[in-house]
Amino acid sequence: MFKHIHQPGHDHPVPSEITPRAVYESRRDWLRRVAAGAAAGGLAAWAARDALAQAARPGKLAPLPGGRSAVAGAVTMEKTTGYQDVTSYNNFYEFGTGKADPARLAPAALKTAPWTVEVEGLVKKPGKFAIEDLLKLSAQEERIYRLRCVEGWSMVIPWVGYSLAELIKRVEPQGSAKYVEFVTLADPATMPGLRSAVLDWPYTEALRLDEAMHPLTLLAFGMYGEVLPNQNGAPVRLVVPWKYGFKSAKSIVKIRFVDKEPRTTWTRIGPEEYGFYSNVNPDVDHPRWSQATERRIGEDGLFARKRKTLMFNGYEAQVGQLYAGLDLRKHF
Ligand SMILES: Nc1nc2c(c(=O)[nH]1)N[C@H]1C(S)=C(S)[C@@H](COP(=O)(O)O)O[C@H]1N2
Ligand SMILES: [Mo]
Repeated sequence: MFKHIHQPGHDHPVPSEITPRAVYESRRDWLRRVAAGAAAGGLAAWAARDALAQAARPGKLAPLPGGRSAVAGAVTMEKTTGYQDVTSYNNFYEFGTGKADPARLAPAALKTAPWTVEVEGLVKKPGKFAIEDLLKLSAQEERIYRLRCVEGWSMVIPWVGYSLAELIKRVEPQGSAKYVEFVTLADPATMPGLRSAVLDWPYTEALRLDEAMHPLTLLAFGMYGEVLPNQNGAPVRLVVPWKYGFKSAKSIVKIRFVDKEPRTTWTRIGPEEYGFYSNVNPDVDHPRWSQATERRIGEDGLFARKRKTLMFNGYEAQVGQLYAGLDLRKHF
């Protein structure tokens, strides 16, 4: 149980360990790659990382392998969080506000087929994409990103997807398009959380167009080499690794290009607590708690240290220039 999250009465499953067989196979795979001549410094590191991702493949859902990403900063070498943790400790308020609710309810309830994503607004080529076509629009890549929740915990997840920029280029934004809004599924028949007024539905998020075009902004279809589990936002979600987790909208049904900064679910709920940008920033506290440190999920044992939260969640070299000249205390 994660005592630091202040979730009384919530029993968290014990993190699963990598199976010995998977370890054995990934090690064999790694040795094969090294033997095949990948031993030169960087390549060996890549091979080892690939082997780690292999070992983490859980064998629960349809495989969705991703190729090696060439995007700068797309692969952290930190240890990935266990699949069991990533899929059982979730925020997906459409299925309830408890961390265990989405894993308990979403797998059976959320219907991910058929699924369409509609692209509309200020684009030259609006249209509806069947999820099967969206999946094939660009090559799937594996990205190992940290994701940090505004509540103060983080995970390291091998996502599978491609840069949202690939889709944006296809639909050709008009010159007037300045922001991209993401609308997610709100189906009262399958999402019990919608009965609660804790948020106003549908859950929406938005990015500035240049943030949405940044190569690190991932349109994700999978994790751990398989399609996304429902509780993690199947069949398609966003992952914006330098922003608080809530910007990474799950189960997207609509992408809309607009000219003005949209209000989002969280800026509507509490504009003094949740800013439009929501870049991870250890120097700007949430009004009710510090953002200076975080707990890595799966590391909450007796001797686990609190980690220092990094500016832009550690992605400053890649994204810092997007905010040059912006007062990050004002535009939090
Ligand atoms: N549609 C929708 N997307 C959402 C949320 C949500 O409640 N509904 N929660 C957000 C929050 S607060 C976080 S931290 C991440 C959690 O993603 P994960 O459960 O895959 O770790 O999803 C984000 N996307
Ligand atoms: Mo979050």
